[in-house]
Amino acid sequence: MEILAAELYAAQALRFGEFLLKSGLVSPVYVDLRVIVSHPALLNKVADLLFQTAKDVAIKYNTVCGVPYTALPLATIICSTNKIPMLIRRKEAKDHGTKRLIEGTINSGESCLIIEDVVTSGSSVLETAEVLRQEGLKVTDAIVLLDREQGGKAILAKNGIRLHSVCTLSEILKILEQQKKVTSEIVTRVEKFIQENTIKPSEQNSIASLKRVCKEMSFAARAELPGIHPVARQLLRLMEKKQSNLCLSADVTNSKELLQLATTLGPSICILKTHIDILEDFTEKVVKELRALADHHEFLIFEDRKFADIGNTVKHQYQGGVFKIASWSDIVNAHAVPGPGVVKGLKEVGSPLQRACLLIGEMSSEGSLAVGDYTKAVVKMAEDHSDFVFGFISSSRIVEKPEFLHLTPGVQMHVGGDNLGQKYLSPQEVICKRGSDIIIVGRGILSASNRLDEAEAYRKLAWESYLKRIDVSGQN
Ligand code: S5P
Repeated sequence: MEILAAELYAAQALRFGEFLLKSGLVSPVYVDLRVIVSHPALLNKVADLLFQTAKDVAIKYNTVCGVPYTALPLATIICSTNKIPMLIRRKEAKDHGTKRLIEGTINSGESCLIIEDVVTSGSSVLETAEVLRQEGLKVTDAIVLLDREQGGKAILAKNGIRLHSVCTLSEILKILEQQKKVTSEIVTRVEKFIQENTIKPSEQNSIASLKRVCKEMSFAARAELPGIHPVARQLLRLMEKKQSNLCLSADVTNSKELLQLATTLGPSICILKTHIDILEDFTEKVVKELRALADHHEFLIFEDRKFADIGNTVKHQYQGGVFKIASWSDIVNAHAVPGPGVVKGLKEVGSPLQRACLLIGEMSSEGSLAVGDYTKAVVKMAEDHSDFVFGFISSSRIVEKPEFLHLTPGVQMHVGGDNLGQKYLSPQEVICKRGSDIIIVGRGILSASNRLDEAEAYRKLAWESYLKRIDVSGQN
């Protein structure tokens, strides 16, 4: 074990210092076992240790499957050396419906041993196990080189998988301390980090939530991130102050009703979303009054215009015409389909007025084409224009960057849909499991007999879900 620890350290598979994680947290340790493919002797040794561990605990299995990607070469060496049939799990198949999820000969009822390089929450092992189980294979055991001891073992046990590790992070740390490769101060810091970022098995553990194993930043902390867009900062601050991550979709056709909604529900919401072109009696006075109510009750206005034309056209649509959207709406949104020109056009009008934009990364409607590579391209466009774009309309978190906000429409307490393709998810699913920040609710509130009571019920549910999510290391 001493030799293994020293070799992993020398190969830089374990590094100590300050590493910025996607969640925005700073970790004192970075484990990256991918690098061992460049060290063939070490790669062979690790494969052998994994195989011996399975032998020591006398596991019976017919096939071996490595969790993609790092464990693939390890599984290959084990299977090739010991003449065991192997299975390969595909990672990309989901986007291309027809492709097989598992390559190799599957004999339903046989047992498959999972191989993994490092386990944190257990989400990757679990994902692979689920796919194998769907094919009729039995999965009862997994062998891992390094257990980071952040709750993965207990979570896998709860899902019927025994996790056997060659070594744990604390064992390796002790050895490296003895070898004087790390100081006792680093050891203490890593131990504290692990303790604070351990996930407990609970009813809430979906694979998506397990992937976010580190404590997440609160809205208040995100508001203070250097370089965050000023509109995002203002929004995050007022969300924290009002304890609201509820956006009302005020889809009414009469201005009196719109202003009534803003007056009554204003204190409960962080954003009021309009479709200004559905008002039958639009006047500039209406948006002036709406603006005053927004300032008074501290919510932002979001005109859901979904711009989708060339830069020059959207510029006029945003600034002028009947509605003069830029003059009263804090936030607008756009489809990425025309390419970056749409954002550039909007930015020319919006930036001088301190406005901001959301891009539509995914849609809630049945058969939406905004999926897969399209969604990835939307994220890239947002990252390239983060001086104007501060987040997304999406059904789940599409990028792990705390400076971007995710707003999710298609939310109701009673899941289901309408007869025109709308699909509904619950506030808990959207905030807790899918990692979105703000729920957008229209008819869920508008069709209630008491709209204020209903809005308050949605606000509380969404806020409690957010608190549960950021307390991921807690006892929920
Ligand atoms: O994908 C989307 C994007 C948006 S902005 N799906 C949506 O439903 N929306 C909008 O959210 C839609 O235009 C409507 O204003 C609101 C949902 O309304 P509800 O009554 O179904 O909650």
